[in-house]
Amino acid sequence: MAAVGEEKGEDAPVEAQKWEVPEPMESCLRSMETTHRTILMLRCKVVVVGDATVGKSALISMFHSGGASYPKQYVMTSWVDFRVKQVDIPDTSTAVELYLFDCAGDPVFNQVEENASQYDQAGFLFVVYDVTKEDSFASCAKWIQGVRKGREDRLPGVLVANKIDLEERRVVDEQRGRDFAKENGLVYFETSALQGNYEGPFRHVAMEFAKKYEETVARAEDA
Ligand SMILES: Nc1nc2c(ncn2[C@@H]2O[C@H](COP(=O)(O)OP(=O)(O)OP(=O)(O)O)[C@@H](O)[C@H]2O)c(=O)[nH]1
Ligand SMILES: [Mg+2]
Repeated sequence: MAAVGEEKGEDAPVEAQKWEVPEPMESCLRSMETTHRTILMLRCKVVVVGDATVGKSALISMFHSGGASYPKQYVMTSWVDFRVKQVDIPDTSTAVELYLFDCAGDPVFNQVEENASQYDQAGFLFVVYDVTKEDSFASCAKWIQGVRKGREDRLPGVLVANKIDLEERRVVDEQRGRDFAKENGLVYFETSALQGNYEGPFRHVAMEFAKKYEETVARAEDA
């Protein structure tokens, strides 16, 4: 297989060209040699969705910076932002690279039905709502449906109830969040990007992705 970016002859058959260009964002596996050991590196595309201002970019920024960068000023995401973060799986030589697709929540930039390409090849769904905004909770069904649309499997994912620091303004309680997550096959997390409580859902995604990979390998070996 040709390396990414390698030049192709102009008259190469169309079909051959298609196979020689790997999908760069596909959730997949690659291994990496280091000077000390071989790391099994898994790559997982994570689609982060939810209404505008629920805190998607703040959560991603905190996770990406190890808690160092909380964006106090709101800067609306237009279209989609992209961050990569490696998570080492404890007691193994496996690491998962999370490819975080931070999708705009504002409908000007993200009409779910028109924008499916950014959801292609997703390995995990990451849906966020703001516990002080009923509407943002109600919208989760729409976001989930938009990302899962057209897939044969039920894309696994997390439901993230953000801004739990705003206790006095909270309108969506924990039980409703948990029930909704269960109904939709998601794992529920509560976060506050502001207070530095952000890691849980990201680590869960990495661990689950690694687990799924191990199970697939074990099944293939048994067959
Ligand atoms: N109190 C509180 N505010 C938060 C929290 N997370 C984010 N915010 C604030 O909420 C506002 C919106 O956060 P963003 O992360 O930009 O929201 P977003 O979901 O990325 O919004 P779009 O890019 O428009 O889709 C910002 O002013 C953040 O500082 C949180 O956990 N608690
Ligand atoms: Mg944003």
